[in-house]
Amino acid sequence: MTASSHHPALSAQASAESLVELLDDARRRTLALVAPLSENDLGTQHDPLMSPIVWDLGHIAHFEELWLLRNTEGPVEFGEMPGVYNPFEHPRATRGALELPSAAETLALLTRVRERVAGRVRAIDWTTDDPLLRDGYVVRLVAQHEHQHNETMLQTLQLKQGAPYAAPRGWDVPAALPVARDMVHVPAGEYSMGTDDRVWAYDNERPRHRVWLPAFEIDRVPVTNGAYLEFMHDGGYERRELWSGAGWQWREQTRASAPGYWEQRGAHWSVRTMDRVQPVPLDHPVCHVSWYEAEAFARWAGKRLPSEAEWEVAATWDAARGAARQAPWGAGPATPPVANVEQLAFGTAPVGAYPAGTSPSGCTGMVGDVWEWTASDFTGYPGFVAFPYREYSEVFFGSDSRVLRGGSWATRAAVARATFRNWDYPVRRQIFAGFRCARDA
Ligand code: AVJ
Ligand code: FE
Repeated sequence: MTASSHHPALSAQASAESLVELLDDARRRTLALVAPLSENDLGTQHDPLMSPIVWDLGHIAHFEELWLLRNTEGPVEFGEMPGVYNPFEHPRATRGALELPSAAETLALLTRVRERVAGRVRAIDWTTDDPLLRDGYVVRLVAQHEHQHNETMLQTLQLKQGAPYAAPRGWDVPAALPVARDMVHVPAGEYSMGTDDRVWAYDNERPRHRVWLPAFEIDRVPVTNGAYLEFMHDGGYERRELWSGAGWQWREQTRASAPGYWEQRGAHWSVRTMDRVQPVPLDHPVCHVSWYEAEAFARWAGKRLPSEAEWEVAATWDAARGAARQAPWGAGPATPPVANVEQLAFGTAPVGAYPAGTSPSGCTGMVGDVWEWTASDFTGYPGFVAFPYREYSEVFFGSDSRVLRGGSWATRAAVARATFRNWDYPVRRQIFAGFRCARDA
């Protein structure tokens, strides 16, 4: 995949304006998401897993200042991020105790940094050979950082107790459409995954490389709430044999007996998404499950989780062309007509509701709605080179985290690309995460 397949070639001038617009678009959304929040909601730590939202806001400002102001004057190290906003100096659980500037001061800082950044972006020659600057790579890095913190903030707002977040809903999801709930077959073969893109992609998505896969089957649609209820009604949470050792330990410790945010009222289950409580929608993907729950469900179904490579091949491989597509639907960004992304639906859609987003293999909903847990550990692809800083990806490589793919309803389109890799610990449920299953063919 070449850089030009991602965006039209732009003149240096047009490019500077489009880069400023990328940042401004990210900022408009950040401000729209926090607009309904009180000073107290912004400043409080709502959960030990998450930062106070003012911390996210200050961290967004300082990340931008580091990469787009200081770094354009001379090389910087990630460790130069100032004290309180350095994620490695202050783990999330401790951020509620930090002396943080007020929401008003933090919002003023965001604006002040951005005014200087806009001038700098217009002054820089983005046609240089420096891979950090070329085609505005570092600007896209900063915009995507803000996008990702938006999703983090939405996780916080979903977790928060007390008065629910008054979600600024922008649109409704499409109605259900009939879709088969079978598995699609992918023949054995040599495929490729990852990308060589140097415009949008993070270091962990590179390089594009060959993978050999035995034949497999993968679910056409993500596991639905209805299917998950069958697992629950069949004793899924009580049957030790369905769980791995670590998974059972998680189940014992948390006493989990349903996905996050489900509440039982008599024989009926309801689910809360921000400020909306509704009967569990049976034809939507299950959301807020840990990797261990996904693993247990898959074992119950006589299946397993797909590897990351299987997921990406099912999402992008175009057998007719013998090449991967940039996106399941061909090329171009994820947008609400092809996928449930961009946040403002504030919830999932019925499976199959986006037929235009179907992949060549026949899978739907690969991008959007819910992140999908995969079986794979988060590690570097063969030939991985950290760029531009080790603390984004490389320090998290290993067997502690599993990869999630495909983005959720809470992911901005620019981040919801088919090669994007998210990761978290298998115990975590704050992510807007579900899964689909696979099996050997
Ligand atoms: C890619 C979502 C795991 O939130 O830790 C934000 C994104 N990196 N700031 C995270 C990120 C630096 C990252 N994830
Ligand atoms: Fe960050």
